[in-house]
Amino acid sequence: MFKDPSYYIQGVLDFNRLMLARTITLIESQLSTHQDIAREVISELLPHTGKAVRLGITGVPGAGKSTFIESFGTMLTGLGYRVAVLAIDPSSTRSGGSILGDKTRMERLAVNDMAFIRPSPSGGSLGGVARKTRETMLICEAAGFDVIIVETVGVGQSETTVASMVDFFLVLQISGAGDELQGIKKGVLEVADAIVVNKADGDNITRAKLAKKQYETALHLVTPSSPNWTPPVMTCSALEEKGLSEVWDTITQHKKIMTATGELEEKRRDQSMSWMWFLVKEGLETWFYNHEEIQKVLPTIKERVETGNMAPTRAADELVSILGKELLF
Ligand SMILES: Nc1nc2c(ncn2[C@@H]2O[C@H](COP(=O)(O)OP(=O)(O)OP(=O)(O)O)[C@@H](O)[C@H]2O)c(=O)[nH]1
Ligand SMILES: [Mg+2]
Repeated sequence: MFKDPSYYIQGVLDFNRLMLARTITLIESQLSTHQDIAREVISELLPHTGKAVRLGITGVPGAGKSTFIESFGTMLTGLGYRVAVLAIDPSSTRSGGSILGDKTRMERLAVNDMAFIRPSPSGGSLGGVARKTRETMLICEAAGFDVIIVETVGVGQSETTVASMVDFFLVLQISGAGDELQGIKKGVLEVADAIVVNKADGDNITRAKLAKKQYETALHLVTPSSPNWTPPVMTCSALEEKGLSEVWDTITQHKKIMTATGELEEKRRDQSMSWMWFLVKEGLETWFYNHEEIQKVLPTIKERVETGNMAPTRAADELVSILGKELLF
């Protein structure tokens, strides 16, 4: 591990893949000495970020995310774009394995010089995993990747977390076995910039078209996040590489409109702000729980509230004032 941040910074800016991988490992490290260097590296690289298309992709297990990213990513590299694929997968059972275990499904992309695949950071809360992925995204942008794809399986809040760090959020769906609409959470519909019904091939085409109509109806029921963008529903076949260029056209069209209206800039600004507040809250919480005196009095206070001997408001006041006292000296 190098001590000097400039090794990492220069390595990333030079598009040195080894240094890029090492920088991401540095970011993912739990060691506070590593985190100190990582913070400096990120600050220095920040002015070099912001140019990429940030694309989020979600879909239930088996929807075809890996296959889609393989085909779509390969198409993009063919167009001359450099593509980075990152993942957010907070579930412990698949920790770190979501993309790696799938490398067989991303065979071409995995050996493509224009592409870079990084599995989800393992372990920790969704917030912790998201934090590392967000920072990795910035590193990849500074390195010069044109498109950053952040993949997630829809566990818990992971979709909204990914949606809150990208420019365009794509929901990959498949048609149901029968006529029924495959389950989609309302919260996901609200953040979708497009729904793509995958596996529209073979004798599945009719079902896929029907599903497309049903999702269009479902989308009418939610308020679009922008007055200038109506999320379209499209069909594709990741396996047969059909409908992929239409998806890319939609994304570039979205970017053009959002840039022209100033919404992209505003969205990224809002995302940075909520990210800052998230980190502040997280920092305060860590400080709180690690505080010696809090640790000392917390069990007693908790017990008194539980037994009804102390009002929750009073308890909260007392706990917070312990931190306040520290600030006075
Ligand atoms: N017919 C057809 N099959 C597809 C298509 N895309 C993916 N599949 C198949 O669907 C299965 C699941 O695809 P994956 O790409 O692994 O799906 P995933 O969303 O990455 O799944 P998880 O990683 O488990 O969340 C595989 O057997 C694929 O070959 C498609 O466009 N058409
Ligand atoms: Mg997969």
